Order: sequence, then C-alpha cells, then structure tokens
Amino acid sequence: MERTFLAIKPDGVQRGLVGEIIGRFEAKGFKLVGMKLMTASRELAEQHYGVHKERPFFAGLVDFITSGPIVAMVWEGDGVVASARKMIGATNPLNSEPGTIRGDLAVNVGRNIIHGSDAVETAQQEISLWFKEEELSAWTPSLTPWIVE
Ligand code: ABT
Ligand code: MG
Repeated sequence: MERTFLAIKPDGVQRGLVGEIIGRFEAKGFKLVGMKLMTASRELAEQHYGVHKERPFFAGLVDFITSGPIVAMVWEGDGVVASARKMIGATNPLNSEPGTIRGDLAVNVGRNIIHGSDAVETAQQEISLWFKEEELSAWTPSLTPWIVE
C-alpha cells in the first residue's frame, strides 16, 4: 500500500495548526500509520533537504526546519503521495489554490507550514530517514469499508 511522509513544519506547530492540518487528511479518508512530535537535528534536516544542498536558500531552510518541534507523520492510501501534494498546494503559498492547506493558511514560501513527499520513491526514502519500522503501525480502521470499496 502506498505511503507518504508529511511533516508539519515549526511554523505550523507554533501557529497552532496541528489539529487543523491532521484533520484534513483524516477527513479525506487516508490512514495515519506513524506520528511523532520532534525537533530535527541539523544532520537529519540536511539529509532530508539534500537535493537543495547547492541552493542559496539551503542554510536558511535548515535553520528554519530545525528551529522548533515538527510533527512528522506517515499516511497511507491509494494515490496518497500525489493526493497529499494536491491537498498541500503549490510550494509558494501565494500561488496555492484556495482550498489547499497552503492556499488557506500560509502566505510565504519560507513559512509554508507543511512538507509532503513529491514522489513515491522519495516518500520511501523519507519514511526510512525519519521513522524506524517499529514506529509505524499496520492497522485497519473499522471505517475502512465505508471509505474504500
Ligand atoms: P517541501 O515540502 O518543504 O519540500 O516543499 P516543496 O516540495 O513544495 O518545495 P521544494 B522546491 O522542495 O522546497 C523546499 C523548501 O525550500 C523552500 N524554498 C524553495 C525556498 O525557501 N525558496 C525557494 O526558492 C524554493 C524553490 C520552500 C520549502 N520549504 N520550506 N520551508
Ligand atoms: Mg520538496
């Protein structure tokens, strides 16, 4: 079953948006299989954003993402990687459609409140970077037959 890595960034936690954001994925019908509040080390943040290593915003991005607690999560469901990216909206919140998390709740590309894996393969790498296998729960919510046929 497809899984994605989502993280509510320090700005989302500081702004008290944890419940609002998690609620959207719950209401949609995806399944939460892992979650922890944690403050990322520089090493972990640098690995996570490794593709941006050479970009001018890299150091600031690592400073920001390690500046306070984040909510790291794994969500599961058919098509969850692409669907979560749609629900999150464009990277720059000024371009994110209303109805998306960033479109509704953020205004700045450096404070865009949530991360979501951009592809199935990236998701697998990010999940193993952030979570140990035993931190993930394989479970069947009792509502599943009312959400998925
Ligand atoms: P993430 O989910 O954080 O990876 O964002 P997204 O995939 O939508 O966008 P990418 B391109 O991966 O951006 C990573 C973080 O870098 C910030 N950023 C990006 C800038 O600050 N300036 C820029 O010009 C670009 C392209 C936005 C993202 N996160 N934050 N915070
Ligand atoms: Mg990205």
